[in-house]
Amino acid sequence: MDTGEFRRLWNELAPIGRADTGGYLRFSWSEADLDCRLWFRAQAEQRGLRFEADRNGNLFAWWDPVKEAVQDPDRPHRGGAVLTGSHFDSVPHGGAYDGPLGIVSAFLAVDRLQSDGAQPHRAIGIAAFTEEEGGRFGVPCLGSRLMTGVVDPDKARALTDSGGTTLAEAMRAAGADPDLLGRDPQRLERIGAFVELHIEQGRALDGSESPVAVASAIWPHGRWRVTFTGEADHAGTTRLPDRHDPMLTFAFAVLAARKEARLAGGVATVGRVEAEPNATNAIAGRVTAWLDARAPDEAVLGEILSGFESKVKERAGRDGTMVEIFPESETPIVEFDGSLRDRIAALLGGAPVLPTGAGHDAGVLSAHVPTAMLFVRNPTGVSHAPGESASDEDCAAGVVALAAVLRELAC
Ligand code: HGY
Ligand code: MN
Ligand code: MN
Repeated sequence: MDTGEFRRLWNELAPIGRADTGGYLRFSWSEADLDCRLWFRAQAEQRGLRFEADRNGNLFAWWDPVKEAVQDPDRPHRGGAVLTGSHFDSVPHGGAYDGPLGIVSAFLAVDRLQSDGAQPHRAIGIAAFTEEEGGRFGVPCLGSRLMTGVVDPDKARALTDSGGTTLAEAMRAAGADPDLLGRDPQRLERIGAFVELHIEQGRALDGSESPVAVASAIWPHGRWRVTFTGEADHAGTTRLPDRHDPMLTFAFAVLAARKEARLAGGVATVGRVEAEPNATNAIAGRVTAWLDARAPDEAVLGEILSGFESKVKERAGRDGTMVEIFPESETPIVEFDGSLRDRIAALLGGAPVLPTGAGHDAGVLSAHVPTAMLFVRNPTGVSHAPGESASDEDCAAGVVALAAVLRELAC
């Protein structure tokens, strides 16, 4: 495939939501997100694909078969569509590729099949799932979790962003109806398989002969909001022994998370913190931090969390502060469909098979439909930061691989 073809479509989308840092601000239901949605609709229409916005803020572009395939007798409840796609939203100042690469590649893969005169006998759909990163409302994969009924719609409507705007308010301001949020079994039943192409988030493919890998599993992971409550006071006049400084307990907690993860064999990160009153010359009254922890299996993840909790609570006792831990999202281990994975890896000439520590809508959907992922080489390994990258050659190879998979499954 001509890399120019990839670059042309990529360059259309790339300016939307790009910040001065070179990273992206594409929070769900923001102006930038709405521009991405308009772009998606225009791409669908240009290709004669049927555009559809579901009740949960997810978008679809459907290439319907001229003649429906005979239903699979083993799975008569399935409409059998082959869905691909990913998400537009980014973490604050995240990279360009995480999410959008899967959507741009999907449109280009359809172009390839259409120009080859392919005739799908199962519908091919392109999806753009909403709020995959949880960058605005805190719950990752919100669109796919709502669709599959993992998240309660009342709880979702009440989620707030950092400015206090609820999801319901943000949706209404963007012209969407939050009252319709919730499980969507009819739409889900039409999907026979989901294949998400994604930028690699690591360096396993650097130096490999293959620019594309197939996913095996997603590590179990979760996010916890941790509040450290003490007593706000004067930074100059309060004697050290009289202080109840939650910043000390917080600082200990950051190090404890790292240590527990290292000892158990997982990862743990505190990447976000808010202090109140956040004044240079006042001892903080409260610190809120968010813990992200992931591990190869659930026992290890549990070990990290229980170690973290007991060490931090013990420290809080010594600091005269109080710690509370609230789960915000928890995702069990995902093992992708073995036969789909093996079929795709063989189709791609023995592509490497890799696990990932990153969460994806594909992980959420995998509890309902056979699901697979393709990873496109990222030589820096960087993700969720502006340094995330892939060469145009590798992105074009990703499109060719995705087109081959769609042809194999749907044509
Ligand atoms: O945070 C994650 O793992 C994903 O990129 N949403
Ligand atoms: Mn991400
Ligand atoms: Mn992603």
